[in-house]
Amino acid sequence: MSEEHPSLSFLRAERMPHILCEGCGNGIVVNAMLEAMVELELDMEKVVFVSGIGCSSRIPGYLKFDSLHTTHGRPIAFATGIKLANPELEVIVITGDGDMASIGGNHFLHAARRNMDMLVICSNNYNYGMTGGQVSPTTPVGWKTTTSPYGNPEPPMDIARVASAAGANYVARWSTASPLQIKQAVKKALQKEGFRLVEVLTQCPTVFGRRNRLRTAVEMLRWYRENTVALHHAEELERQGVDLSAKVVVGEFADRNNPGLVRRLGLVKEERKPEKREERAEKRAEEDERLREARRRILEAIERLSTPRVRRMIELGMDVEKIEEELLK
Ligand SMILES: Cc1ncc(C[n+]2csc(CCOP(=O)(O)OP(=O)(O)O)c2C)c(N)n1
Ligand code: SF4
Repeated sequence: MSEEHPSLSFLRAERMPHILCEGCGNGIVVNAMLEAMVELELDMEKVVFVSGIGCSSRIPGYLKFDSLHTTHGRPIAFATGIKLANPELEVIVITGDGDMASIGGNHFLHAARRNMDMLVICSNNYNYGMTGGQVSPTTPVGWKTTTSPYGNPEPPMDIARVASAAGANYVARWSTASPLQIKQAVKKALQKEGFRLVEVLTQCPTVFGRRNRLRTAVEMLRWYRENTVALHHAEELERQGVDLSAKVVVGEFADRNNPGLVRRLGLVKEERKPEKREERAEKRAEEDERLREARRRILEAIERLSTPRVRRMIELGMDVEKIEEELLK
C-alpha cells in the first residue's frame, strides 16, 4: 500500500469535490505551499489562513487550518488585525490579483510599506476568474478578457515590483510551471518577518486561456515556460539591449531583513531568524520522546487497571489506538 503524502493530511476530504475547474493552477499553489509548510515542520496549530473572495480565495476552505474567509479585497486588513492581536500566529493570506491589487490595492500597498508581518500568496491568473473573466490590474496589454474583447489597452501593474518598492522584506514571483521554486520561495518567506509576497502566475484555462488561444492547462504551462525569464538573465539581456517587454520576469525581487511592524511596535522582542534544520530535528526528537514516554505510561496504567482481555491485547503487542478500537467494537 502506498504511503499518503504528509501534505494530503491537511486537506479536508469532507469538503470534496472542490469548486476549482479541471486544470486550474490553484492546485499547484496548494501543493507547493503545503509541501513547504510540512518540510519546515511548522507548528500547524499556530497557522491562520486569511482569504478574500475569488477562486483562489476559496483555497483555505479546503485546508485543515484555522481560517477566515473575508470580504473581497479585505484579507490583508483582517490579517493585520489577527497578527497585531496575537503576534505568535503565522498569518498567511491567500488572495487573487483582483482581490489584492484591484479592490484591495491600498491594503496591499500599505501593508508592504509598513512591513506588516504576514505571508501573502497571490495567485495571479491575469483576470477575475470567479466572476467569469473580467480584466484585472495585472492583465497584460493586448490580452482578451470579457471586458477587453479587443485586447487590453492598459499597461498592467507589476505587483512584485510594487511590493518591493513599497518596502516588503521578501518578494518572489514564479509561475506554476516551476512548482519547486514556489515551494522554496514559500519556505524562505515563512522563515522571515515583515511583509512577504509570493506571487504565483497561475493558469486559468477556463476563462482566461480560452479567450487567448491557450485552452488547456498544458498550453498555458508551456506558455509560462517559453515566456518567463529569470531575473538575473533578464538584467544581463537588458544590458545587451534585448527587448523583454513581451516576457515576464520571474525570481526574487526583494530579500531584506528589516524589522517587521510587530517588532517595531515592541509586540515581539526577538528578531526572527531561520531555524536551523538540526535545531528543528532536535526539537522533533524531543517531542517524539515525550510522546513515547506518555504512551508507555498510559499502557502501564491500562495494564494495572485492565481486565484479562485487555492484558491479553497488550501481551499481543497491540498499541493504545488498536486496544481502544477493539474495546469500542
Ligand atoms: C465588494 C465586491 N465587489 C465585487 C465582488 C464580485 N467578485 C467576486 S470575486 C471577484 C474577482 C475575483 O478575482 P481574483 O481576486 O483575481 O480571484 P480569482 O477568482 O481570479 O482567483 C469579484 C469582482 C464581490 N464579491 N464583492
Ligand atoms: S475559473 Fe479559472 S481560476 Fe477559477 S477555478 Fe476555473 S480555471 Fe481556476
